[in-house]
Amino acid sequence: MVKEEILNLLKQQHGWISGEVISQQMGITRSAVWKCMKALKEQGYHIESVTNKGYRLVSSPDVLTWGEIHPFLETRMLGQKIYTYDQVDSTNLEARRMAERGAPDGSLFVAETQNQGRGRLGRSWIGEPGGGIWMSLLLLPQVKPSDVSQITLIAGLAVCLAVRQYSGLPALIKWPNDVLIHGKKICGILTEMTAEIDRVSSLVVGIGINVNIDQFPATLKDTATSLSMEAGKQFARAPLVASVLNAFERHYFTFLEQGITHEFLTQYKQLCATLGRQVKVVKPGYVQEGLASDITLAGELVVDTGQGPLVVNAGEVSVRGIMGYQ
Ligand code: BTX
Repeated sequence: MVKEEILNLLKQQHGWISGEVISQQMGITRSAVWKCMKALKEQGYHIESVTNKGYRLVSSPDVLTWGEIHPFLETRMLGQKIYTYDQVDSTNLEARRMAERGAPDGSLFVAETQNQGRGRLGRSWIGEPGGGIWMSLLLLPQVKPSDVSQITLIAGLAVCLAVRQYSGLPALIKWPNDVLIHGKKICGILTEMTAEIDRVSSLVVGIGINVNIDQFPATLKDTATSLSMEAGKQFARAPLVASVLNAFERHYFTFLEQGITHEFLTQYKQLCATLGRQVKVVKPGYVQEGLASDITLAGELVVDTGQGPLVVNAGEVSVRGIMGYQ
């Protein structure tokens, strides 16, 4: 934590700060200051040190630490506690384990690498080390299990808005919560809950965003994309993590007070690539096609099949013209 506070001092200074001043402000010895600077340099921070002037932060690495994410956060709860990992099996699994050990509401779990990144329905999520944002939010809301599908809509909209604002790219949502750019997936979201019959005990919202990935395996190259591939440049990840959390918290707090509002739904529908398109609904035992015509306040997709509306609240929906369904 001392290291993080020294980093904050360097960032606020925008110039030289002497070792003497740092040691007085932090209440530590000059040699402790020197050791922290060494540790920061090892983490990739470029810090100049000159006798009689002190220290100056020249540049920061693209790391997802509390020190890099926190300055961009405007949240009261989300990300106020951040757990970071170089490598973990899955940030969703880690969030669940830490929930059992009492991690607080709104905790963020973020890893450089996952070796068992998970998608929905037992599928896997791939991501090269440092190439994306692999993170999970732990939420402890007082809601019913049936409300959780609405929270997944909020997550989808939050990522979509943050990506648009941060990169300027035309991100859209594929209902309920994949985020696409030019018809290819840039983000997947896996929401998992533990619940009693009528009450959620904990909720883990896992978000994977492809940021600086320049190539996908052959099996994904027609359906997956990244910010760097779309924009032709690299992006720092920490500000995007914070933007997602900022947008998520705004809509999440409103949801906890008022449920899904018409205002939320209007914004969601404006950015939803599924509406107005032919879709194929695949559920255990049947497949049906129709036109995606609306989204209800409960977060369900309404599909006109020609034999009356079909209301879909889960399962798999393929959208014609998007991600390989022609
Ligand atoms: P999904 O089941 O909709 O998507 C998984 C499918 O997407 C895979 O079967 C594969 O075809 C494709 N896919 C795999 N990796 C990628 C990728 N990087 N980009 C685009 N397409 C891909 C979506 O599941 C939910 C994914 C959540 C991932 C986050 S990462 C942080 C957290 N931890 C964790 O283990 N999962 C979540």
